Amino acid sequence: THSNIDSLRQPLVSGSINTQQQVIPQLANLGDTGLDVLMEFLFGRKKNPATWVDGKVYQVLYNSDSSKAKEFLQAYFPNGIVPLTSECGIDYSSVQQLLAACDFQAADRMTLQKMCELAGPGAVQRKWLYFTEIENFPATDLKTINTLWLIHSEGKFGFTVQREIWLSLGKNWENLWEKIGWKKGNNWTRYPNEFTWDLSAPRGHLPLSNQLRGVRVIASLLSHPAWN
Ligand code: UYC
Repeated sequence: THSNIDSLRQPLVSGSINTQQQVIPQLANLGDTGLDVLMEFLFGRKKNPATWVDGKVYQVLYNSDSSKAKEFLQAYFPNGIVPLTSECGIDYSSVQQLLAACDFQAADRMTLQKMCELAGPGAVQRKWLYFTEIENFPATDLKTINTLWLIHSEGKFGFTVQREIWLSLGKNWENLWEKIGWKKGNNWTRYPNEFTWDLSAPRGHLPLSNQLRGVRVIASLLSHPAWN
């Protein structure tokens, strides 16, 4: 086991992102000694902005049965690895916890709820957003939400991923829906069961934005000055 651990520690610390991605579950499968290496790794990166590799390590520790790992996270990362900054006093820890648990479906609902809180009491009651409300969202809060999704999805999910694809398609919505798995031919993907609630989804699949009331909400999200 010792040589096994040593042969995984080095690629975790200095391997390419692909290598790191492969080594993280292997270490987790080694039990306590492997988890120790993951804790040491995450602790060593505490001062740097979180990457999705950190997010992966955090998720493995968060979802392990190890009480030592849980105590470690509680002691050093009580609010996760993404600063939950808000200009409006919104608490994003519920989104953080659901993403840490890889419950992408509940995280998606919670994201909508938090954006309604951000928009104000009218939107909280209504349970959906006007595009005019999104235009007034502070960049800080949108970036917090986006970074949470990015970091806990191997860089696959988030508004900036959707925006990048949308721009690459010349802002063509129909092509975007197809590309991110929201539409197949003439058929909308049906909420919730036809959506893919794990990392096997296409890039940009989540978070969702209900198109029932038109495209202007997502248009407003993807063209927000936060991403300039
Ligand atoms: N739904 O089809 N959606 C709901 C999506 C549409 C519809 C929620 C996304 C097309 C109805 C979320 C797509 C459509 C409800 C999403 C999608 C439609 C509902 C829960 C692909 C019919 C019940 C949050 C673009 C042709 C609620 C919420 C209601 C819910 C997401 C129907 C997250 C990405 C045009 C009837 N759909 N939605 O917003 O409001 O309620 O009646 O986009």
